[in-house]
Formats: sequence, structure tokens, C-alpha cells
Amino acid sequence: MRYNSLPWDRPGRYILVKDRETGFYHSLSWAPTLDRPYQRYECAHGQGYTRITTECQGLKGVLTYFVPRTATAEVWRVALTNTSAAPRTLEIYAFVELLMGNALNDLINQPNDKHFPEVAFDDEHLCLVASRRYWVLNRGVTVKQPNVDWPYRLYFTNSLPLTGFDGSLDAFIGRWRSEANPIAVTTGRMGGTEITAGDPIAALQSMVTLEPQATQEFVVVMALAPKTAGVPEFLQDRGHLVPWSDRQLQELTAYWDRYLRALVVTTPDRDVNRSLSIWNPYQAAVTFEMARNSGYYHGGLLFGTGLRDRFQDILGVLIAAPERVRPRLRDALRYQFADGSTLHNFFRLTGSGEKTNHSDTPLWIPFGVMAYLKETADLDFLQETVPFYDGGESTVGDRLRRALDYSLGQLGPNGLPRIHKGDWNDTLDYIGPEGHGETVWGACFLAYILRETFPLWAWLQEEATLQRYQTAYTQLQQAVNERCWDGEWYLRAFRDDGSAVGSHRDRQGQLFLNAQSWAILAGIAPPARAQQAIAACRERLLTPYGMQIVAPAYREVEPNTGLISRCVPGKKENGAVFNHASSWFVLAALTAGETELAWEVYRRMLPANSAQDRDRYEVEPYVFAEYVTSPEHPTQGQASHSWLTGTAVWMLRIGVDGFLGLQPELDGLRLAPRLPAAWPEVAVQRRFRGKTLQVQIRGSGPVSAFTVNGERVAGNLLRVTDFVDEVLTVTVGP
Ligand code: IFM
Repeated sequence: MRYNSLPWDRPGRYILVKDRETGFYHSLSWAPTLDRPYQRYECAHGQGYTRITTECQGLKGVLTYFVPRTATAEVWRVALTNTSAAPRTLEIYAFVELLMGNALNDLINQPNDKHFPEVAFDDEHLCLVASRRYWVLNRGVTVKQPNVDWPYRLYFTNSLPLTGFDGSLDAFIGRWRSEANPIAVTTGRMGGTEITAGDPIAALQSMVTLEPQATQEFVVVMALAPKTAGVPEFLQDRGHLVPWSDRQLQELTAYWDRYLRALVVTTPDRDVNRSLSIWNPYQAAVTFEMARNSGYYHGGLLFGTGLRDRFQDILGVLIAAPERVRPRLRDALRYQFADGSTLHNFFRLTGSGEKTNHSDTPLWIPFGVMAYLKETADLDFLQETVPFYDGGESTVGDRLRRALDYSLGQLGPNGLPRIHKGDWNDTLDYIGPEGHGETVWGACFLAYILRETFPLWAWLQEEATLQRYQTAYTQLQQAVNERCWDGEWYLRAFRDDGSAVGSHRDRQGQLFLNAQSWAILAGIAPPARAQQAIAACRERLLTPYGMQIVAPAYREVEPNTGLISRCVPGKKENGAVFNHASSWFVLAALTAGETELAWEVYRRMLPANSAQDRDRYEVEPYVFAEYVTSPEHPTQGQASHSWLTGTAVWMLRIGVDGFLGLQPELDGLRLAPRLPAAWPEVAVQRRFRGKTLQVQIRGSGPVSAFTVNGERVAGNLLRVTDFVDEVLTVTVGP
């Protein structure tokens, strides 16, 4: 498969079906034979699979694509039905183009990269086998290359009897043709090509005869295995591939059903239920597993995996799969230096990465570890030893302190963290190149993280540490309130020369959302200022899709602010509805007691609402996208960077911890619902520390008592360890 394959709506993975008598052929997934007279096209996405149903010229195809949980393979499961009145003799072509190379090289030096792929037919196992003899591993443009081959083989087969194959793109497509009319399909003659250089594909031909109303089931499998392992076991017996694939699909579906049972939310709002119980946890899990890898939006070669993203992504799987988080945290902690600083991003294949000095990155360590501890109470984790990136090792508990101390050591002239290369907002990257510029958001974030850890130091009885961090918190609070209040809202930053960013005095970039949200979330903003800041945001930043990240957007470049001002107004960090930031505002509004406003913004952000105009929205309308273009740009409502966004985990947790108020703490689950008026009653099933909680919540407001399996408990903290039952029925409210 070609990286960012061009043209983009040619996804490959085609099954072309040709009527032998008429010579007419079409693809079971529509593309690339877009001009054929289809009577039906339907594409359904489920948890772990995509199913495309087409009807064309008396043939119905149901094509299900999925990746099994336990086999390194991609499966195309097909049911082909003859819906016409006459018997049909059909040629079936399964086709995929293989990249088999280094994505960057493929773009800039394909002729060279073309010397190393090989595709051959395995007569014994009846499959095409592809590999390459030389693996370009560099990330940049260099002639220095390691002397290694690609250690895998790719296998491609069809469960139907095979009548022909091709491994060469040129041979299969032919001259002056395209995927929509390959010469091999048009003539019905496969070339039987094997290649040792050139453009690799895997194409297989089969024949079937179908009586009227008869259905042929078959499966195409593309599998990957280390060269040392040989042909995967499930390919050894092609006769069993169909039942094997059905079992795999059942297991996959069962896996997701199990996974999603960890959280089932029932509110009066169908979109919320569908989001919190299905698509939002699913997106969060996919983000945790895959979305940070290279793909259309994310140049894996360029960015690798971001450390701050890594520590946020865990939030999304903690409820359903906390056991997957501990190893993930351990792994990510390897990118911390002994002085507490961190790489900003890393590359899993090479273990290398970049130290960019974004001011916030180290702080996501205590953020992530605290989230894990609060969910699991697995305090032993703090004693585990993890290596530093620059040699030596120390315990996880120590790593938290180092990250905090490093960040506290970075305070600048106003007592705020120096921004260096940027903060969470990557595009505020030229505010402090000389090392003097400071971040107001960063100060709030640091204060928030410090406060997050207070219960831990108290729990561990580390009085001195607790006091030290409490003092630091108070100092940050003072600095922000004394120096960063602009009259109606908080400033965003100070440049190297001391000038402010995010002031009403500016012509553009006056009001930044994050500084307001986090001043509230950190408990820094006194109530009156919190209300003023919220009012300003509501007045200037609220759009039909959520909150704009900044307004007015930059229309003139400000070299001493950064790339934000080079982004087009209304998109990306320059004034889009940047969903990640918008979600933080929802939490801030909730925290400030503005439940109805929080709900209104949350509701607008749900893909079911923001993606109502599908053709304008353009990306998958069932997951959150990084941003939706704001009214500051003519294409308002257009979204980008679907899947790949921290929004997913925050919207999930704001829904569950925020509105429903099920908040993990070290000693239990705090019950603090903040239901909007439209939800008089809700029910939640949530897994927590090995138990299943079935929570019924009626009404909102402070909880002074609740019942567990009919027993009254005073206060609002559910200590699950106080109960022996595995299922706890919890009732909150009258
Ligand atoms: O915070 C970043 C994130 O890490 C990557 N995407 C953009 C965000 C805002 O700049």
C-alpha cells in the first residue's frame, strides 16, 4: 500500500468481478470502477471492521474488511450473490498495490527504492509472497543507510481456487491504463509475473459459477510474518480460511462488545449515549493503539510519537483496560532525562527522538501517572525502576518529582514557566526563542499538575514535598492573578521582550481559550474572574461547532508569535474550533458551575451535531476530528485530522467524570454529578477496580449520601474495597 496513496480516494484492496460472457466488470467496493451502473452502495463502519455492500448488474457483493485481534493479517471477507435470473460465470480479481519500502524514499527516490522489492508465487501454499532485500531505515534525507533487509514476508491469498497471479504492477495494469481498466482484467489473462525489482503488487485471479440466487463465500487474506517464522499457520490450510475468518470476525466483535461493556451510559440524549458508550471509547482505544502512528494526517517520519499525546491517550483506555496502561507508561518514561526534562517525541523503531524544549512536555508525566494511580490505586507502580534516556535509572515516583522540579526550575521574570519552543499549543513557537518568554497557560497547567499530586504526597506521608509543592502552587496562583489579568480575561503569554500575547490591546489574537479554561481548572481564577473569563469566551469564541481556540484569528503574520499566525484564519490553531481546547473549556465551565453552558458546548461538539453537513464536514462523521473550521474562514464547518486528536479522551472523561460525576481518586470514586437540566435521570455502568458499578443518578447538586446495594453511605466517596460484591448497585439522589 502506498503511503498517502495518490490519488487519495483510491484505497486499493479491490475485488473486481467480471462476467465472462459479457466482459463487464466492476469493483465490489465501487472504486476504482466509479462509472459503472451501481444500483446500491452502502458503507458501514463498526467496531473493528468496515463493510461495503454493492449491487451492480445482477450481482450483490458484501465485502467486510477487518484486522483480526490475534493474527497479523488483513482479511477481506466476501459474500457474492447472483441476484439475476441466469447462471453466471465470473472471474474474480483480488488486487492490492504494495509499497514495500520506506515512505519517504518512495516519495523522493522511488526509482532507487524500486530495486529491492521482490514478489514470487509460492506453489506449495498457493499464495503470493512479497518481501525486500534492503530496508531503508533513515528518517531524513541521507545516503547513510544501515545494511539490513526487511525482516518480514507478506503473504496474499484467496480461499477460492486460483487461476492466475501477477506480482508486477506494469504487467497487471498494462500500458496507458489504470486500476479502473487493468489489461489483465480486460483480457482475462494474468501474466504470472514475479518480480525482483519494480513496482510490486499482489493480484490473484479465480473463477466461480453462480446459479441464480446462489452465494459464493470467499476470503482474501493479506498476512505478515517474520522471515524467520515461515508461512503463518492459518495460511497452511486454505480450505479452512472461510471458517477461520468467520471465527476471527466473531472474536473481534466479541472483543469490542466486552471492551465497550466497561462503560454503558444511558441519558435522555441518544447522541450522548451513542458517543459515550460506543464511538468515543472506540476512538480513544484506536488512538491509544494506532492513531499516533504514521498515516494520512500524521507524518510518522516527521513527528514520530508525541510524548504529551502519549500520556493523555492513556485516559481513554483506563476505564476498560487499565492493565494496558502500566506498560505504556513505563515505556514512555524511558524518554525522560535525569534532570526531569524529556524528549518531545520519539520513534519506536529506532528508540530515537527529539528534544525540542516545549515547556509543557515533562508535566504530562505526572499527569498520566496520576490518572493511572487514581483509576487503579496501584501504588506499587511508584516503586518500579525505569531507565533514563541519558543513562541511569530511578523509580516512577521519583520521575514525577523530577518532572515537577524541572518545570519549577524553568520559571521566568514574571514567575511563570518559560515557554521555550512552545507549550501545548505547538504554534506559539516564536514567543520565547531567547529563553525569556513565558507561558500563562503553562503556569496554570503547572499549578494544576502540582495540585493533582497533592493527594499522593499526603497519602505517602511526604509532608515536606507536599508543602514545597503547595508553596509553589500558591506562588503561581499569585503570579497569574497579579500579572496576567487583562481586565476581562487572562493573557496567554509574554514574549522575550516582555510584551503580552492575548490582550484586548492586540489587533488580532486577543482572547485565547486555553488560558481561561486552565486558570479555572487549576483553581487559580477567583470566582468573579472565572465568571468574567467565561462570559468573554461565550461572547467571542462560541460557534455552532464548539469553541474557537483564539479570536480574532491572525490575519497578519507575527514573526515573534509563531506559526499560529501563518495558519490560515479559522483553521488549525489559528482560530479553528480546536476540539481539544474546546473540550477543556467544557470542563472549565462545569468546574465554574456553568453546567448548561458546558452542556451546550459539549453537545455542539459531538460529531452527530458538528458533522451534520456531511459534505462540508468531509471527514468521518462518527469520531472527533482535531478541528472544525470556524466562521473565520469561508469553509466553516469543514473538519480535519479525524481520529488523531486528544479530544477523544477528554470528551470521554468529561462526559463520565464531569457530567456524570464519577471521578476516580486514590481512595475511591467520588460521586459529583453535574447533570444538565435536560437529563433529570441517568444510568451508568462503569467498571472500576475489578467491580462493575451500576449507577443510577437522579438530579444534580452536591451529594451528601448515596446507597450501595441498598445500604446507605454518608458522604460522596464510594470506597469499592468496603464491599465484597462484584456488582455494586449505586443510587445517587432521591
Ligand atoms: O498539543 C498539540 C498536539 O500535541 C499535537 N497536535 C496539535 C496540538 C496543539 O498544537
